[in-house]
Amino acid sequence: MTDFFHGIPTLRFEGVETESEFAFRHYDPDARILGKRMEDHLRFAICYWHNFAWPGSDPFGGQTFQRPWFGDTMEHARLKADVAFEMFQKLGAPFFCFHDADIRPEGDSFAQNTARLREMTDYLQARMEETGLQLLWGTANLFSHRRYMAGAATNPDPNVFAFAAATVKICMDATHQLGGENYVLWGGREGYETLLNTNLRREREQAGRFLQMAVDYKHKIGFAGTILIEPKPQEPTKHQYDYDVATVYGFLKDFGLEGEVRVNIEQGHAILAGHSFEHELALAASLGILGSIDMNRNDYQSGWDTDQFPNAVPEVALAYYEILRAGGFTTGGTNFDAKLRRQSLDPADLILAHAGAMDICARGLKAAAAILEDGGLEAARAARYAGWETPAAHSMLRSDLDTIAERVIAEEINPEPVSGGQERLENLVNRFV
Ligand code: 3MF
Ligand code: MG
Repeated sequence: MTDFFHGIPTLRFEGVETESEFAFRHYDPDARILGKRMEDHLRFAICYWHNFAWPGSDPFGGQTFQRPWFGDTMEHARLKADVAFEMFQKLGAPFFCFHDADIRPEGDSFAQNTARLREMTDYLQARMEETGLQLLWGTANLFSHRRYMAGAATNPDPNVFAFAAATVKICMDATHQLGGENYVLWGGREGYETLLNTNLRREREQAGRFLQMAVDYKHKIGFAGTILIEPKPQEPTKHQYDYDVATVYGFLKDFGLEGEVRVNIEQGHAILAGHSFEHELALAASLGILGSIDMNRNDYQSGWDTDQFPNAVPEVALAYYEILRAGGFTTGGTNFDAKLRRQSLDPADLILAHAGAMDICARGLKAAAAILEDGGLEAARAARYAGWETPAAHSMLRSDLDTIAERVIAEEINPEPVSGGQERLENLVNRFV
């Protein structure tokens, strides 16, 4: 057992009165919300990459963090895993997430990558058995290595497609072995830099076939988790093919996968796409493809994907409202795809960042549940569409323009606009947040 977080206790729920910064004020795993434990609603996951693999670099400067596990040997990888599990346990989060590249050093061939991934998968399995930690999702990093600079599935070179497909196979094997609840695909390089050298039609077809193969493989090995696509409009590519939820849905329909694949929606990606987080969640729910969330925000001024921990209760409340309205998570959960600011050097910063984020989410969830229980918002929504709950309105949708025109004349239909009542509804929400 490592002692990287020396002197920091295991965090517990102590309530709003506590003086301790290493405690939860709102996240009480056993508290019952709408008949379900808070922990089972939120299903928190801690990510491996930003916490243990990212060195603190930004576009203008390199490493700021100095961690004893930074290095490219298997010994470093095991130390990293031990510290990761030390942190997961201090925080009491039930799940974690990883890319292959986070847990094993890069090898010089596919065979070496495979051997190292297998070894580290066994190592993580042992830590999971000891601690009871579970895997929310596994994924392949198909964007950092230079071989992927022009895409993975959408690369003009079929050998890159092959390397990426083989990598997804071994990463899905690892996720399956660890009992992962989901398998995520984020296509960071599946887009283009310039249209001048890009065959859009071909690249989209390659991506569709790649996803079909991933779905086929899931069934072949009996992996029971959900396959998730994580939409993002741009960064690193200029235009990413999985732009937003609507684009992903069209893509899934096109390749016959809308019943097989769902979405992992990230707050920051929604903002980059010009949407609100709750818009993306509500749309995914209405299309039947809501899967999981990455609960990390952007800096609203810089317009970059800054992956900051959530800290605005009203925003988080509206997000969980859509999740609760959709019936809650099934295999999904709340992953913090969030990183420290690069000046936050101390081990304590890692713990406090997550503790704060978990408390903000707990407050958001409680507010969302209170709005649902109050019922005023849903009653107002239902009242707004009440006219559609009549036999005449139902049969109109089965008729045609001629028939409708005749009825408008016969019944002298001349609708009067009614108030949308937006401010009243905003006031109602603000009573709870
Ligand atoms: C990039 C992301 C990714 C994905 C991850 C899993 C590195 O903006 O959000 O994090 O979450 O690759 O798909
Ligand atoms: Mg993400």
